[in-house]
Amino acid sequence: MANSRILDYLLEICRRRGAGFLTLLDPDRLSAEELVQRATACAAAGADAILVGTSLMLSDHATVFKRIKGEVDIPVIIFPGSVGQIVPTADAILFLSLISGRNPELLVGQHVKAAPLLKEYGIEAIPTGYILVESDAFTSVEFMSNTRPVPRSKNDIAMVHALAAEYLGMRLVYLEAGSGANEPVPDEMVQAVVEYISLPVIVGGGIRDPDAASSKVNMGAKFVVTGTAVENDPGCLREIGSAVHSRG
Ligand code: 1GP
Repeated sequence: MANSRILDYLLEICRRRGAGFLTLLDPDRLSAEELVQRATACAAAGADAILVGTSLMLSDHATVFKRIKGEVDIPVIIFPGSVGQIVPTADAILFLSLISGRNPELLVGQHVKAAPLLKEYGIEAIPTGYILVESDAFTSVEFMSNTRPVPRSKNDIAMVHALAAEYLGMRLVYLEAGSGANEPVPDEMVQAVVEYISLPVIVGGGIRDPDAASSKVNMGAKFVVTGTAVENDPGCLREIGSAVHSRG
């Protein structure tokens, strides 16, 4: 039986606090010192876990990951752009399958390469259906994955992809507008997906303030991810966290 310690911890947060607050650190965007400082700020602001990941990989991922792990006592989870981002010190990995795309490498190819490494390192894999949703811009994830996002107005397309993820046995569904998006995933799409499936839904991309975070939670999202705000405006993290933790 696979270990599910981190997933259980995250789901328990949802039960207790309404939803979980996940902060994303991109090792390519900040120096090692800044990443460690931001990780500490995330934990102090009430983040439930830290995701570490990037679309590229320009920096020494393993060293910085280890340093972040040494500074915080919340889980540090790989949010992988590729198999090269797997490091032995991770608590878990969002084992993302980009189910909105038709790129076999990101549906299953990278996973086959990653699986023995995860087993060797004893890293918990959290199977996650990753759905890229059209934003206002051509995002890094869209470019790097060579996949097309679900059109913003097509709730039905997002719904059936999410249901397929559930029937494939995944444990979470991630609705992603792309890092730095000006327009997050529409509230209506979040609500439609949440009502259609029984898996917890993560929403990320373009969420930079408490109002945006709480509207996703009000639509039924179980986790909100904030990345760009961690880099640009760490002072607002506590408020975003409070908006996410609607049940206190
Ligand atoms: C990106 O969903 C995350 O993968 C976070 O996006 O950087 O826009 O907060 P932001």
